[in-house]
Amino acid sequence: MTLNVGVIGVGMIGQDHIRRLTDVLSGARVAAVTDVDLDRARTVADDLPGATLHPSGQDLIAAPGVDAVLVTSWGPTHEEYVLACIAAGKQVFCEKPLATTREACQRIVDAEVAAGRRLVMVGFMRRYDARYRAMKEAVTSGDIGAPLLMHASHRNPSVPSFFTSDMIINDSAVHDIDVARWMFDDEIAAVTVLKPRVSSKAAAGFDDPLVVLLEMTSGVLVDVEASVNAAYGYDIRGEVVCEDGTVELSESAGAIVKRAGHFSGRVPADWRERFARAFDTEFQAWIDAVTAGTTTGPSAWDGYAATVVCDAGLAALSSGQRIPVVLGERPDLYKEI
Ligand code: NAD
Ligand code: ISE
Repeated sequence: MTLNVGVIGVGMIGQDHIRRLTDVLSGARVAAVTDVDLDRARTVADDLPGATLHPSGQDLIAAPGVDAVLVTSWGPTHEEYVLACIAAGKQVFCEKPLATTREACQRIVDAEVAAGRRLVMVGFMRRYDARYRAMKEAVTSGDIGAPLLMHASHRNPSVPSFFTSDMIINDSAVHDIDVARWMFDDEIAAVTVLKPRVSSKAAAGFDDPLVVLLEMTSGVLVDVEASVNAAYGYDIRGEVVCEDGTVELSESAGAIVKRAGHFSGRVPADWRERFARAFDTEFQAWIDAVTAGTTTGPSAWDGYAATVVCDAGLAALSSGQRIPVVLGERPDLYKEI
């Protein structure tokens, strides 16, 4: 059986996921597309045999030829489409963020709980990265003892001019927030944000880099150095320090060359290069689960929790204070992180 996927939002990542669904993965095809920029959607549809063009996301979701939906439009538009998918009983893969406010995420969680089954998967693709998975395996095996703290770096080479300091937290570090919850099977209890010396490459009034300190409820501390003007490449690092040893993300998936007393390897250009395989694995898992009549992966609760922690991070950034995170009761539908 082939899963007919409708895509809402055909910008940068939407087109990358369309390529993935069309040329790389098995069991799905892109059956429908739409975008608020209809000309862009038409151009994309023209390259997809048999794909229909829709005037709006709502029209696409209602289309009988669409079995499941991929939402890759701008963050503030996600809520409307995810809620419409839940109302239509269609499985939906929503790129991060699930929604941009706590209230919007709560409405999605409430709608899914009322539907009585999971219909939403959120695109936190790091959970599917082989290097992060190996790290989690080492932590959960117990072989290196109980975890105490985690160091993480999330360095972007550059960002578009519309990027702000807030986005270092809710657009970039949101991935590290999800990793922390998933790595330690735990919730985040409080957030503090520190501002190191500002990079001379940062635009005026822009705090970059930031250090985001996450306190897990277990007491584990996670420090995330996040920046968006690193220039030299896209550099994602991590180390978990445990009682009997440590585990680090391996530095490179490619070859390390040693020559003339030096060694070198490639630094990825961007998140597309660094996480290409993780995106493939994530989507194949979604296709397989949806085809089997269920869903998988990061849930609406995970999307809700990440947004609530980001909100605390923004409050910590503007106030300079330690901000507690109050999530509320996790519904039974979402038993595991
Ligand atoms: P983009 O600006 O390149 O593309 C977004 C597209 O959505 C545009 O074509 C825009 O016209 C369209 N759009 C906007 N409002 C719409 C609406 N109401 N209905 C239909 N289409 C609409 O942005 P992008 O970089 O592709 O990011 C899209 C989403 O993917 C964002 O939520 C972003 O955070 C997420 N993202 C995730 C990752 C990741 O690593 N998982 C990486 C990049 C982007
Ligand atoms: C982008 O939107 C992503 O989600 C990338 O994974 C992240 O590394 C980058 O900082 C974001 O801007």
